[in-house]
Order: sequence, then C-alpha cells, then structure tokens
Amino acid sequence: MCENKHKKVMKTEIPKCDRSWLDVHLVTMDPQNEGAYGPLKNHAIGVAQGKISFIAAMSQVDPSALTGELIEGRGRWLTPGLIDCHTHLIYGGHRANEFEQRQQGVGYEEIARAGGGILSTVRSTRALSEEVLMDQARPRLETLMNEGVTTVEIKSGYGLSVADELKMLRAARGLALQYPVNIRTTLLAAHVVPPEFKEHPDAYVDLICEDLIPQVAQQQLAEAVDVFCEDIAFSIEQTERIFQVALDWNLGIKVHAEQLSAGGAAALAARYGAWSADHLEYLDEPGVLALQAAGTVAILLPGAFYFLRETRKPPVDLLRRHGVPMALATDLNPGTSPLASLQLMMNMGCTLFGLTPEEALAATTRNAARGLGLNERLGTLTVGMDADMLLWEIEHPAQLAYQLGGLRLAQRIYRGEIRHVSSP
Ligand code: DI6
Ligand code: FE
Repeated sequence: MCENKHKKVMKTEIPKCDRSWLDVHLVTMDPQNEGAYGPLKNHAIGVAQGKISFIAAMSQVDPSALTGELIEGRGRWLTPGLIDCHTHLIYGGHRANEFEQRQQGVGYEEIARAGGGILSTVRSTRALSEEVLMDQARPRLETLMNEGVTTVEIKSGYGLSVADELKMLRAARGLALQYPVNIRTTLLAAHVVPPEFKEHPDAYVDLICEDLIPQVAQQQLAEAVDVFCEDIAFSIEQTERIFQVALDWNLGIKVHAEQLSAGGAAALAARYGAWSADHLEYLDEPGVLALQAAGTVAILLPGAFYFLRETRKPPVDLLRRHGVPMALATDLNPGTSPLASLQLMMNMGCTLFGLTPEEALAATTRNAARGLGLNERLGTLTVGMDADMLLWEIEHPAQLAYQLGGLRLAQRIYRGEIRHVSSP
C-alpha cells in the first residue's frame, strides 16, 4: 500500500479504508466548512469500520494508493443520511374513519372527547402483539428509509400501561435488528392519561416514575423520556416530576411543548438540559431564550400543523435570531400526521414555516442529530463520524427541499456499507 509514498510526496496520506467514493461533491453540513451547506466540491471520502476515515480534495488523492472498494462519484452530491428525530411510527390500526369525520366538519378535540383520537389508537395498539405491531410499522419505516432516512426516533405512547409501553419499545428495538437503520427509542408513557387513571391522574404519574422509567432504564429499552405537556395531557408539575426521574436514570429528556397553548414547558425542559422541545407553535421569546441558553433543539413538526389545518406557526424568526438550532421531523402518527415523508417535511418547513432549503437540510441532519443527543456521532460529513451517507443524482442540494418525489437516490450508505431497503 505504501509503495507510492515516496514518488507522490505531494499527495495526502490516506489511512486504510474499506470503501472510498472518488470525485463527489460533499454536502458536509459542517459549519467548519465555509459557505451554504458546507460544500467540498470534487473531493474523495473514505470509510473504515463504519466511520468516515478521510476526506480529501481529489487533487490531493492518488487513487492507486487507496485500499478497499473504489466507487466513482462522477460529480454527484453526497449528503449526510437524513434523521427523522420525532416519530410515533409504531401503532395499531389507522384513523382514516376520523379523517372522514373531520372532513364532514367534526373537530379533532370533539372526536377525542367522544372516546376516539389518541385513545382509539391506544385500544388498537393494546390489542396487538409485538410482532403484529412490527409488521404494521414496516411499510412506514421502509418508506422513510427509501427516501434516505438512516436514523429514526420512535416513541411509545399508545400503550399507556407498563406491559403495553414495554411492548411498543420492544417492537421498535425489534425493527432495529431487522433493518439497516439506526433506531432510537423514547418512552412517551406521558402521552395522555389512560382511561383506567381518569379519576386519579397523579397515580399514573407515580406509575411512570416508580415503575416504568426504572424498568425501561434497566432493560435499556429507551434512550430518552418525553412528556406531552398540555392542558389536555400533563401539567407542568407532573412534567417536572417525570423529568427529575428521567435525569436520575440518566435518560435524555424531550418534550411536546406549546403545541396548543403557551404553558412554559419548553423553558422547563431547557432547565433540565433537554435534548429537544418539540412542536412550539405557541413558544414566546423568553422560551426561545431558555432553549438558546441550554442548547436545546427546537424540533418543528409542519406535518401536524398542516394536517390539523392550524394557523399559528412556530416563531421561526425568533429562533433564528437567537441561534436556536432548528430541526424538522415527520411526527409520523395516525392522528395528526399520517405522513411518512421527511422530504415532505423539508418542503413544508420552507413553504409553511419559512425556512431556507439550507436550514431545512440542517434541520434533518446536523440539528436533528443534536435533538437526539447524537451530535458527536451523526449529522455532518466529518472524519470520525458514523458513515451514514446518501449519494444523490441532483445538481444542487436545494433540490432536496424543493422537489417532492422524482429525485433519484443512487446509493443509501449505512455505517459505510451500501444498504438499500428491502423487506426482511
Ligand atoms: N401531539 C400530537 O400531535 C400527537 N401526539 C402528541 O403528543 C397526536 C397523536 C394522535 O392523535 O394519535
Ligand atoms: Fe409527536
């Protein structure tokens, strides 16, 4: 391997690689690299043991000195793998019947009060086995992966009992064993109060704190805990109790905050060092400053905004002005966002919320990684990061947020290997 070393002293010393891509335009999304998207044109990139092992300008590379498989990039664009950092993609059944009702003028909350809504999905989820839940989730997961998603967060929250919440998390872990995708799981037992605890919701919070969180932590079934903090779900005091226990067990903290009203949940989560605060349509400036001070990511969910035909938008200008990292995710769920497309969210992030295409791509790579506590491993094309990458047949990275469908993903690279999606 070293025989050219003395002849080509001008060239960069390249470590041993499993695979390298030559002549690619890198969309690094690394702020260290100047310019929109952190571009490095006409570069080579190599991977070893699942990680990015070198990045060098083509002019600095002697291809004959490279080890491992060589792939001709032919001037195509390589981006980090896309990260969907907020989904509820495991659930039983569907709610198309409620969509029909809503199209006839019945409101989301009216449906919920009549025993439908989240609780109808709780009933169908409780009725299914772990295996059937996995089977029902497959097409949703595969659709995301086919679009370039390499990391996806999946929340529980439709079980609402110890056994059923653990079942949902195990189903998510089961999918992770069967697909080339990085699945991160979040315990969202505090999604709504289950019917059994309707008259004494604090007893349900006790169950979460004293039973569920310890079991989930001991069995390593989730990386984080999430709470839906809202008048119709859990109060600020209940939310804080849950955060305290999550911290004791060394779990990440996330929150569904200020979606329907301004309750101060985002600022509370920031005080607890949350990875992310999500939704945020009603977030005010003090809340924005709290997120900024804590380095908490604002995860925006335009799918739910669109599907519920909301009109109140998250304060994107304030978030931008104060330098809060913004992420975008599908919120994929049967009630408010039955939309399995992260590219659609990038497009809606621009058209509905006013992000730029570059912000939309940062929102599904670098900032989405931070929102999952993975910023040291994922989200940019940087030496040492996990080699989750996408080779696109595009002419400009803005196309990823601009066009819906009709883009060709030439290679989906997961942990350094070319891994397209097929049903196991
Ligand atoms: N916010 C939402 O929009 C979803 N959950 C949440 O906390 C609603 C989920 C559903 O309707 O099934
Ligand atoms: Fe959600």
